[in-house]
Amino acid sequence: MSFMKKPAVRHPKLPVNDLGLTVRDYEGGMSTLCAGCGHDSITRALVEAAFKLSIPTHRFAKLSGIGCSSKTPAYFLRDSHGMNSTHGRMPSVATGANSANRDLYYIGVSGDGDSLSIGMGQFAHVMRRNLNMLYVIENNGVYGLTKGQFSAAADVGSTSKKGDANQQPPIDPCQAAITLGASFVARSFSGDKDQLVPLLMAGLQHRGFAMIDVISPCVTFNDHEGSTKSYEYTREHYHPAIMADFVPPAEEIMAKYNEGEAIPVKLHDGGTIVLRKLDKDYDPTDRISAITNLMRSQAAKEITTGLLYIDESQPEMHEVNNTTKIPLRDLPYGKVCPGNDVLQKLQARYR
Ligand SMILES: Cc1ncc(C[n+]2csc(CCOP(=O)(O)OP(=O)(O)O)c2C)c(N)n1
Ligand code: SF4
Ligand SMILES: [Mg+2]
Repeated sequence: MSFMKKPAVRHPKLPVNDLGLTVRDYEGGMSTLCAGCGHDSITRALVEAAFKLSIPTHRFAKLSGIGCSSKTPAYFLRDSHGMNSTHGRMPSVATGANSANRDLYYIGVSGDGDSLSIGMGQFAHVMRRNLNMLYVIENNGVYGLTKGQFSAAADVGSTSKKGDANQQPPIDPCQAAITLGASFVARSFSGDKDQLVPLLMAGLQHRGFAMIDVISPCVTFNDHEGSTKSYEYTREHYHPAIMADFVPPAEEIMAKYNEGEAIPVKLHDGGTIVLRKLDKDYDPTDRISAITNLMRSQAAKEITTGLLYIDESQPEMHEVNNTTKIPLRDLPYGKVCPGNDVLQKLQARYR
């Protein structure tokens, strides 16, 4: 975690959002990652997305596991709630926090090792529950923090910095997410802010589990020839299936209907995501074709990006469990809140 403060000096003409805040108000401490790390670009995209949505910073809770990626919540939203948890265990901490207080915007930041290697079990179950959160995987195909071992996202034949080739098949987080119950699944690239920022905004406004897999090259251990997660490889094999543009509730979107190949999808919070089709057959509401498309692009060694799957109708965890709409801290103790004995009995059912 970084405790280095950024200089307080601000340009007097920085634009402000609906709350009168500038983008600097959404930043965090100074990054201690390697210069050029893709994770820092994702941090900047998250700052911009939160700023553009004009959400007060105290309404966010940032959660992460362990890894270079999991350090990044220290670099954005300094005035938000947050917890850097243990390796691969962020989903259960997020589930607990969201159960107690559903009134916050939850941002989970994880790595491919954190989610797909040690944390695969937790990752699977948080999607099955359709927990209401934005979950970002900063995917570089390696364990960056521990010096470049292959993660479960490494492609067959991809080489390490030392030259060894990976032999085990990769886990594709997008295929896993669509199969296991996530209701918003997207893929992007840390170097494509124009695509990533609207996806993050839409993911934050989505009711349910929004998983965004962001290819994020590790310049120190996985940006060489032979890597399939390098800047060069990603740029060469990049294929947007669909372009997503987020339109906040206050903006008129009628003009965008007329441009031809655009479908507006109304999000729960009142915003709209406008999907512009590039592949004429691509329909992100069709689960089976979304999986087929991903398998086809994997076989063709293409990286398909954009919003891959969305289901706005799927109930999220609180709706399934019919839990109170009021955060637990606001329930009057002894009247509406049944107290500690009932909580102990309830928790015993989950052991
Ligand atoms: C229980 C446990 N096992 C192993 C480790 C060592 N460890 C720390 S970070 C990490 C991998 C991180 O990889 P990833 O999630 O892909 O993050 P990146 O650093 O690549 O962003 C490992 C194996 C640990 N901290 N805790
Ligand atoms: S080791 Fe890799 S993932 Fe970690 S900060 Fe450096 S470039 Fe980023
Ligand atoms: Mg990694």
